[in-house]
Amino acid sequence: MAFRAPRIAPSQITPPDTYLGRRAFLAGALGAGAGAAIGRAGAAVVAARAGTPLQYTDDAAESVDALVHAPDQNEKPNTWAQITGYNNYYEFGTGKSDPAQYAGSLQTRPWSVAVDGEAQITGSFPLEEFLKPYALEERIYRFRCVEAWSMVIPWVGFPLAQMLKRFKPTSRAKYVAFETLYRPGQMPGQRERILDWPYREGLRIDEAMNPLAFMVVGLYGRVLPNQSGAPLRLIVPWKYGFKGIKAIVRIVFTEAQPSTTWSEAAPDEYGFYANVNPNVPHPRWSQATERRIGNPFFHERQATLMFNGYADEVAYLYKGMNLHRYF
Ligand SMILES: Nc1nc2c(c(=O)[nH]1)N[C@H]1C(S)=C(S)[C@@H](COP(=O)(O)O)O[C@H]1N2
Ligand SMILES: [Mo]
Repeated sequence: MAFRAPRIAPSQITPPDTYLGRRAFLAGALGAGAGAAIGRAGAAVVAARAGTPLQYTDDAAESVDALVHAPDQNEKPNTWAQITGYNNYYEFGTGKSDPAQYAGSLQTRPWSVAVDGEAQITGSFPLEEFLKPYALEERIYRFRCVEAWSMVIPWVGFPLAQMLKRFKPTSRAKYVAFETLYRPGQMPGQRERILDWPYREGLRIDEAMNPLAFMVVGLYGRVLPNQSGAPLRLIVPWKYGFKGIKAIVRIVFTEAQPSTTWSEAAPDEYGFYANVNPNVPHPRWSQATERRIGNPFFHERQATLMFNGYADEVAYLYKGMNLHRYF
């Protein structure tokens, strides 16, 4: 299916202060010539320090205009403090503020990503080399956790499809699987059997190739902080948040559907597909509505949208599928 990124300028869809702030930042960062540089040819070199400004070239900045896929104009992005202070990252504990408190202990350099399975190009790649071919873009996406809370988040990264194509998957590659780092010395949650570590996730290859699936290295124009999944995490905006695996160290192309952490931990509660669907309740709660983090009316809920509002872009992937069965 042909996908056309909506031609909406960020000025139309993000609040002017956010937009102007980012634009001013882009100009400033380019002038300063320091930090994490994105070359004109699209080479991304992402600095190790969380919070370091990322840079975009003029070209990349233009593609940001074309490719930002933002929510409704009434939906304001959540603040940095909200996005990095309320997290799910069980490697650092099960409390929402545990990741912000403890993830600083994780060392994200040196880092490498292993690619194997059904692909022509496989191997282990130092992160700098792994990221080099990609121009960074900003994508403002809705984020919906299966626990029925949500945010709006301005991620920085590059399309997953670009990354996958580089490794030339074979015709047997029907799925792609991802694995998080296993390092109990720096990830205290892994010293307890909360989950079957390392955290694993996966997508059908056609889902993975959809232009909305995004590899994330930054947030609000800055290097991703550890609690948000540094140095590299996945975001699949039409699926529940748990598909968005953090701190990725391994990517495997497979013929069979890969096993995924949450769907194995509780198969009745979490499926492989995990598409946001207000019509398919979780066994312990409804998915029809959600609570937006930061809403001053704490108990106020808003309607959850089919595929988290991205049905126009992704519904074709599930034509003819029983979404109650494949939840
Ligand atoms: N490795 C790893 N990835 C993970 C998780 C986790 O516990 N470990 N939690 C998932 C869940 S349940 C959600 S909702 C999102 C939360 O992302 P955020 O903290 O950036 O909002 O990360 C997902 N990715
Ligand atoms: Mo979640």
